[in-house]
Amino acid sequence: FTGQELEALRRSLQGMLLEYKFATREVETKLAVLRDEFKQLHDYNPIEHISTRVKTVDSLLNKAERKGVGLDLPRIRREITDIAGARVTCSFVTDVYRTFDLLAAQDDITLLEVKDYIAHPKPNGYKSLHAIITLPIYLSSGRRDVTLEIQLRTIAMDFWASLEHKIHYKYDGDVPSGMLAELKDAADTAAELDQRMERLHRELHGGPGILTA
Ligand code: 0O2
Repeated sequence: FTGQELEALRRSLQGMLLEYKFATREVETKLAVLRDEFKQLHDYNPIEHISTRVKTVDSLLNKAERKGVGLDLPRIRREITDIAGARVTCSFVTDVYRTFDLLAAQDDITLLEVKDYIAHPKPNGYKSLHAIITLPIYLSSGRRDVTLEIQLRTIAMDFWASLEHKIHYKYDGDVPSGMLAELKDAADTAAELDQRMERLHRELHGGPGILTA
């Protein structure tokens, strides 16, 4: 690549990433609407926290290289599904599934893939519900369907995942086995806490249907 070609590629990527940014705004609004409506109806907040991020040009280029996708933008769009991401932290496991169901049921959302690491945790103990979706954004040139990765988890799962992520990076993926065992044990403790908290919450509210409209 010449310097000029690289500059042109960066500019196209930046334009593309802006579309992903717009898509994160859309999904953030959808989630905030669900959260605020439930708060109004049930005086209870099923979603504790919503965050979104879009990969930077550099991290996208790194991932494209790692995945052997090359610099073909349509291929990058098709094959890298976590360019834009939203993370939803819920109070209880029930809320995770219910929030996901409500989002997935929306007309303009297409569900491409679901990975349920809550029902099937990763061997290290990682738990979360991952969904790859597309949703439309509307530009001056018309509609564009943008792919996003949504991660939904409980506060306890999130607490675990953020520490595990830091440890993973600190050791560059080569985490000492004693620490891996402790992490797995901590994941089990977090899962047990989720169960206990949900049970207590149900007792308080007198039934399972926290999110039942
Ligand atoms: P980051 O820094 O959070 O963006 P992929 O690697 O995305 O092509 P994969 O591994 O099949 O394909 O995707 P998966 O399993 O859906 O996981 C994608 C994301 O989930 C990761 O993104 C993490 O954010 C999170 N995740 C998955 N496994 C773990 C785990 O064991 N621990 C923690 N803390 N997070 C996990 P990135 O890009 O790997 O990382």
